[in-house]
Formats: sequence, C-alpha cells, structure tokens
Amino acid sequence: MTRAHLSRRRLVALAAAAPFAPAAGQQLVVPGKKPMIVHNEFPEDLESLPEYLDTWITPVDSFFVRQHLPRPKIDIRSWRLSVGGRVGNRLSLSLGDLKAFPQVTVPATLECAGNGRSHFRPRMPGLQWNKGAIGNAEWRGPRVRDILAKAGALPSAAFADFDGADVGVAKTPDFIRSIPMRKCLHEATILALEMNGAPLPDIHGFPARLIVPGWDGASWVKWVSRIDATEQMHGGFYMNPAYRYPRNPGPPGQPVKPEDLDVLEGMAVKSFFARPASGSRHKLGAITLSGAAWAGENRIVRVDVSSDGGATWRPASLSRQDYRFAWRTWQFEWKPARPGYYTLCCRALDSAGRTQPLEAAWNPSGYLYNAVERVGVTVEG
Ligand SMILES: Nc1nc2c(c(=O)[nH]1)N[C@H]1C(S)=C(S)[C@@H](COP(=O)(O)O)O[C@H]1N2
Ligand SMILES: [Mo]
Repeated sequence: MTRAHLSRRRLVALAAAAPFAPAAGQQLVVPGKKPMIVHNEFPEDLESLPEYLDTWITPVDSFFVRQHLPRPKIDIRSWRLSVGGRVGNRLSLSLGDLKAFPQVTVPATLECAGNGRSHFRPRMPGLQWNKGAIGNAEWRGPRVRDILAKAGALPSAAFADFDGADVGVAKTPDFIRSIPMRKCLHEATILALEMNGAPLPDIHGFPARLIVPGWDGASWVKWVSRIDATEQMHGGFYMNPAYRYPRNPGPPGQPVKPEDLDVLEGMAVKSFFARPASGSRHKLGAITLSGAAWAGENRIVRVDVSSDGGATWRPASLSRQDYRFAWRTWQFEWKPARPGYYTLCCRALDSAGRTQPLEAAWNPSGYLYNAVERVGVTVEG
C-alpha cells in the first residue's frame, strides 16, 4: 500500500469523526502545528481547520502546508542565494546580505490554487482540499526588484526563474517557477525572511521564500536558493502542464487542449465560513457568523450573508484591516426568529465588480474553486 492510500484512509477516518476533532495522534504529525487535516504525512500536506481561520493573521501553528518534495535541509552558515542569468553582475548573497537591503512588510493571503478541489464534480485527481488551503500572514524581507537591480538585470529579461532548494525525487521534478518581470518589479513582491514577526519557519521556506501577492500559492516558491533572469518562461513541469487554467472554461468533465490553457496568475473572489461549522447545533439566540473574504489582486468591498439559502442577503461587517493583497475577516450577528434547519451562505464582491458564482467553473486540474459556500445548521428552541 502506498503512502497516498494510507493518508487518504486517514483523511476519511478524520472526516467521519466529530467535526474538527482529529483522530488521536494527528497533532503529532508536525511539531509546532495545531491539529490539521493531514492529506499527506511526507512530504507534509496539511490543511487548516476552518475554525482556526477566524483571525486576521493566521498564526504559524494553524497555517496550511503544501510541498511537492521533501523539505531541504539548510545549513545557514554555508547557505547562499545565487542571482544570475541575464544580469550584468552575478550575486551570491548570504542571509546577512539579504537583511542589508531595505526591509518591507507585506500582509498578504496565500492560497493554494487547488483549494476547494474536493467540491468539483466530476472529481479530478490531486489533493482533495476542502476549504483550508489558505492563510493570511505578515511577510517581511527585501523587495525582489531591489535584488534584481543590484544584479543589473538586463532589459531583455522578461522573467525571473525562482528555484527552491528542494530537489526532484523519482518522477517528481525540481520545483522551479517563472514569474514575469512586471510582477517581479512590483513593490509588494518580496523575498520574505520573516512570517508574522519571526524568522520564516523551516516548513514555510526558511530562510527565504518568494511572496507574490494576489497570485496562487504555487508562485510563492519556498527555500529560494537561485534567481535567474531569463528571456523565456521556464519549460519545467510546474509551469507546464501544471498550474494552468483554461482561457475559456467549458462544460464540466470536458478535456481542454494544452494550447487553450494559460499560466495561473491572480486569484478569484472568494469567501468562507470559519463559524459556524457545517452540521452544528445551536440554542435559539444570537449566533455569530464569521469568516474571511479575499480576491487575489483586487480588494474586497463587501460580503453578504444569507440565512435562507440565498433567497435574501444582508451585509456582514468587515475587519478594519484593509490591505490590497490580504483577506478581510467578516462577522454577522444572526438572530434566528425560530428554531429550525437553516442554510447559511456567504458571498463576496470585489473592487473589480466580481462576485462569487453558485457553481464554480469546472477545469481539468480543479483550480480556483470559488462557489458561494453553504453551511447547514440546526437551531433548537
Ligand atoms: N520550493 C517549493 N516551494 C513551494 C512548493 C514546493 O513544493 N516547493 N509548493 C508551492 C505550493 S503549490 C503552495 S500552495 C505553497 C504553500 O505554502 P505553505 O506550505 O507555506 O503554506 O508553497 C509553494 N511553494
Ligand atoms: Mo498549491
């Protein structure tokens, strides 16, 4: 039996247990993490429980983890970031050199492109994330544009390739992502050395990870050890065929020709319930509904909630923190008039006028799931 089989069985066992009560021992999988939904034990793929996603900053101990390859062992004394390719002046930078650049703080939401994949029908292969492959953190480090400027990136460079220190194993290739220059040069694109005010934890990319605000998680390369300015997009697996999305999504289940797929960039508009949990029971009285909403490179302007399955909607209140690339948490004090079974929904609207659909656009890899979430709860008299 393969590891994948084992962990899928564990996941099923988890899902069958009381909501959000992982089976005994699950907490021990990764030291420093709260109970998580364990999709894979090695390399770790860990999903946050939605009940922990009700704060504006997601603490490291409840932040999701996704990695295709075993985590590299970094010896910080000999560690160097090499910067090369189409540059006038190759660099080899220590952690101290990176700290000598001006440091900027960027609050930004990191979401795996496959978050929500388990809700698509027909199903597709890939990690069957529910809704917790997301978190919001404060990232701090030098701007990528300052590093590229110091290296004298040539005007002919249209991309920069970011290579993580993790290396290919068996059929799983080396993790390399190409980011277009216009995004590399954005003032909020940084090489984070810190997450939530502390040095980056190993599992989230120590000592340096790329922050590509508003773009899908696969762009946020962990353990960056090499940056190469290039004329052409890297041709590796993680640029093609992985992390591509149909230019015009078609009917569910329909294959899409490779030439009709584009590299994923900005994310969809989306919202979710942190509370209440689906299937929960409540006493008649005020019940706090809460969650978060985000919209890739756009801002959230509004979140509406419904307690009648989407027939009528009322605005939720949004967190005062309002940063372009960070989610906004939302709250709503709901006072049901009478006992019953209720279908609660939440729906976000962003600054580009996008809102969430009732049905997410099906695509062969199961990316960008953003249908309006529905949560059924029972109110008892
Ligand atoms: N070097 C490296 N970086 C990586 C990955 C990886 O496998 N290797 N996975 C990517 C993917 S698909 C996601 S969703 C995010 C997850 O970041 P996290 O583990 O800090 O939550 O890291 C990205 N960066
Ligand atoms: Mo991802």
